[in-house]
Amino acid sequence: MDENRVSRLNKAGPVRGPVVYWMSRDQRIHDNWALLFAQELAIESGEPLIVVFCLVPEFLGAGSRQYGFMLGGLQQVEAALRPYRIPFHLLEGAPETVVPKFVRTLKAGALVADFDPLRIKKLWKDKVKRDLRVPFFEVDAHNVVPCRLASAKQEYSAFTIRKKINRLLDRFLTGFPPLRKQETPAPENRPVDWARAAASLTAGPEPAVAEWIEPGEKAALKALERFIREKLSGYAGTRNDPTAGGQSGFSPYFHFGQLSAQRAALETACSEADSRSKEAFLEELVVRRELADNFCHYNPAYDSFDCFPDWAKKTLDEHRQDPRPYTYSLGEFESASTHDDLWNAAQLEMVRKGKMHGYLRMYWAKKILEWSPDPEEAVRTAVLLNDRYELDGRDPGGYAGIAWSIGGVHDRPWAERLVFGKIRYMSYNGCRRKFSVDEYVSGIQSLD
Ligand code: FO1
Repeated sequence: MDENRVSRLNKAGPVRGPVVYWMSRDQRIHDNWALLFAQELAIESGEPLIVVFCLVPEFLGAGSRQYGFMLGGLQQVEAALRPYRIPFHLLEGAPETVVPKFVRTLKAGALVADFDPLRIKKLWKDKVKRDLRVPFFEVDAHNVVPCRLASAKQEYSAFTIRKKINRLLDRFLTGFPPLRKQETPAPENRPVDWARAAASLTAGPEPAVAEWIEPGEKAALKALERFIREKLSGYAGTRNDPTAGGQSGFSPYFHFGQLSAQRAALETACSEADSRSKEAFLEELVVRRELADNFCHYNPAYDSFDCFPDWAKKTLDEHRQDPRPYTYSLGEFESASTHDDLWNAAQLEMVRKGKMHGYLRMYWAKKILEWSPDPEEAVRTAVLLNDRYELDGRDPGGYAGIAWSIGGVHDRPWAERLVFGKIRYMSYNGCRRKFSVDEYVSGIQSLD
């Protein structure tokens, strides 16, 4: 594999012992560069390979909807690794305590982690590093072009990162080698007690687990195959219509790393689908997703007003005192009690199902700006609701989407108007021109 996917996080010299892959963002066994790299290290040194996942009882406000989906996928990871003679351990507690302790107890020789641009993940790694006496590696298994390599700074827009990604695409958009059966087996461990692990979480029963999507790597690959066969050719024409069902629905799989974006890109590129649709889908899959990682990696304020570009902060400041025809509290937003039936329907779909159509996500966030007392509160409300209800909350894609909608991140100034200043506006009537709002609203109202 291309060694530029790998970063060294400490300076510890070589140590003999089993290799540990600390799986976190990329929860799958195939098409996973971090696992493949860990296996390469293990095979080179004739050592066993072990996968650990560190389950924390609370993660950025996640509820049983998100934990349930994640644990369902991880259960499959444990079983799927067995024939490869790679044991899976579920560690429970703070990563800075349980990961170094596991490495010490096992007398491991190296630790491999997957790349994640979120602050909490960087903090976990920094703390783990302090207590580690063995080499610690990080592998970007999430992006096609590794985030650190695609660009060394925060990019302004899709336009500026597209060129950089395209320059490196041939080098990184390669096939994956298969995972191999370990010749040096690790000591057997007891199967994970998944029911007990689920019971240890502090997350309450709400929001309920999503029934419309099956978790795990197998289901994700099936969904990919079905999307390419049935929907990809129509993607360019249907993607902005929430009533058309043309979206891939992959984002929960990407968020929990149950599907590799690189696998999706490879299968898309070699499919026979309509070329305009393929191009549109690859733009979302590679350029837009990797732009979101770039944003969070280089802008640690990614979920607040502070991450907005200067022009956006200035224009929003100038419009702080503008009269707002409606203002709603968090509770009113959460219970979908605004005057706007389209907004309420989008919110209700997110609460009930854990998903919102991509086009409506923009409308939804922009209206939160329009109906909040100030932009700071608007970002807080949008992030909180998104993280609480979306299956793919707590993701760079969600943070970048909210920052684009409310704070002009990756966008440019538009004609000035009340409240929004120069932030791009979206209107109810604009939505009416794009799709049948009534059909969408009545579809959501008929959900049980
Ligand atoms: N990652 C972990 O390593 N351990 C966890 O216990 C954990 C819980 C969790 C719950 C909800 C959720 O949306 C994500 C969660 N993640 C967890 C992280 C996740 O895998 C992603 O890496 C980031 O949220 C996005 O980059």
